[in-house]
Amino acid sequence: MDFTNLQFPKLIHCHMKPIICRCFVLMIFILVLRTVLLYPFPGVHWFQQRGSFWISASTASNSQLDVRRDKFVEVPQIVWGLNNQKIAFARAILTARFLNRTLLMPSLSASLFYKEIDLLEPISFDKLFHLEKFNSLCYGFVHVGRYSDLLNQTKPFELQKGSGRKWTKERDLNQLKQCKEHSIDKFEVIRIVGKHPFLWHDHWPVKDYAKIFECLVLVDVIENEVMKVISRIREIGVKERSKVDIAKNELNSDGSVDQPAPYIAVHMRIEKDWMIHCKKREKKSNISQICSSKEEVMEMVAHITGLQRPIVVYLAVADSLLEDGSILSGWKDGLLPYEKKRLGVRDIYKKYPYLIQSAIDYEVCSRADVFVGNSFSTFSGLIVLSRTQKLIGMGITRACGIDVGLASYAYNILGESGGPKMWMTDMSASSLQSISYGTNNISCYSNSKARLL
Ligand SMILES: Nc1nc2c(ncn2[C@@H]2O[C@H](COP(=O)(O)OP(=O)(O)OP(=O)(O)O)[C@@H](O)[C@H]2O)c(=O)[nH]1
Ligand SMILES: *[C@@H]1O[C@H](CO)[C@@H](O)[C@H](O)[C@H]1NC(C)=O
Ligand SMILES: *[C@@H]1O[C@H](CO)[C@@H](O)[C@H](O)[C@H]1NC(C)=O
Ligand SMILES: *[C@@H]1O[C@H](CO)[C@@H](O)[C@H](O)[C@H]1NC(C)=O
Ligand SMILES: *[C@@H]1O[C@H](CO)[C@@H](O)[C@H](O)[C@H]1NC(C)=O
Repeated sequence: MDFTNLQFPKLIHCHMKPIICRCFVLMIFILVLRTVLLYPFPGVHWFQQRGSFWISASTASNSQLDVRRDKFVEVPQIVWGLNNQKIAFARAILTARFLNRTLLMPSLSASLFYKEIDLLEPISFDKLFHLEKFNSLCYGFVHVGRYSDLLNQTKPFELQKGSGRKWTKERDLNQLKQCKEHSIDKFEVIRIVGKHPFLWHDHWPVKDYAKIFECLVLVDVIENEVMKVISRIREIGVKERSKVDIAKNELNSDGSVDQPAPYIAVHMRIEKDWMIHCKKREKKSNISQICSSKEEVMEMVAHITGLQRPIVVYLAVADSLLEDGSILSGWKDGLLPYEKKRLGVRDIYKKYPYLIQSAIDYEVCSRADVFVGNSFSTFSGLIVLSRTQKLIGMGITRACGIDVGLASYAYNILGESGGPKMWMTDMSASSLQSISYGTNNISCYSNSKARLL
């Protein structure tokens, strides 16, 4: 095609020399043509791929899908462990969605001290999660806004969450429905006060939570740290495998390998504070499957079949256990235990507060070839949820993902043949109850008819 003879519309007004102008306009034309050819269907996909220039155009054409951008919900600072915070965030933003409002970007907490308010160390949501990616991935479903988006023409409406036994789920939902009426809806901001969102009544199905979690992508700096830790684990795996004969032929002449070495990640929930907590829960709920000792975890992991040994076992444990070398001994032949210290990645983690350390460990576990956790831990529960989502995305509902390297197990529950029980999240559940508080009713089945959005 000869572009030089094309007539450009009059509205492109040139203040430059004709030849420069032509080149300039031609360049724009080629760019537009390329974009149209590469992304023939405008809409969400287009919007996700392109830079901020396209956002306004896309927003205008799809605004009827979206929550309102001029009405907001504000929530109290989000606290406790990483995954309690993620659940609290999701509950807050699903509440905002119910009210057809944007959620004002909340503060998370960098530290695990939750009893002393002054030690909470607020940290902005966008220090950990990528705000723009969140909004584009969840576009048309929910939206996080900034305080600078506020017009401040009216004072916020303060909504006090009820508490106590008389404050039932129904009353809570009625209160939210009232907020959709004009007398409250006219306020620019509804500020929810009182309880931290994790403790609110839960009105939303698991698949809505799953959609929110899918939009939570780490900021680039932290994602790079995750990649460093995973490469280190796989590097050690390759070295260990090359020491034994079976893997020799997997090695190329230059010492590289085509297949990255697989690894198992184990969330060993055996800290002292957890052991006290789980014993209490076992008594209260009359379930004897909540606590597992170090020895029981090792025994269970040894029963997992189908993976060629030697294999690296990454132990996701709290720092307090790193000093106690005993978690590294007692593993069966061919299972090579590593934690942050032995892996040589302590310095990567040490730079960061609790919340970020935990977020890195979460990703390392979530992307492992095999994950083994405790079905009464939210940390383990959300990892299994993310792995189940990946499996459903791949169209797999059988065998818990053993054949594609995404199997998950619970070491606190005995499965078939003396090993840990295979574990997938039931995506059709009507609330997050079993993930936020734990369950012993797990199976290798996820109702895949509950399609993700
Ligand atoms: N438990 C604990 N974990 C820590 C700490 N510092 C970093 N982590 C990492 O965070 C992960 C577990 O996070 P938790 O805070 O225990 O998990 P959670 O999200 O609160 O979920 P639960 O397991 O239900 O308590 C572990 O794998 C650790 O590597 C710490 O001081 N205590
Ligand atoms: C939210 O409000 C906008 C504007 O009033 C509307 O177009 C949209 O359908 C509403 N969304 C929901 C989920 O109700
Ligand atoms: C509205 O108030 C918030 C603080 O509450 C401030 O951050 C924001 O910039 C204000 N917006 C405008 C437009 O003044
Ligand atoms: C606890 O469970 C066991 C069986 O698992 C049962 O025999 C026992 O009666 C239960 N105790 C209480 C207090 O419910
Ligand atoms: C266990 O989970 C399955 C699937 O999620 C559910 O259908 C069943 O009712 C649950 N059983 C109990 C006893 O809660």
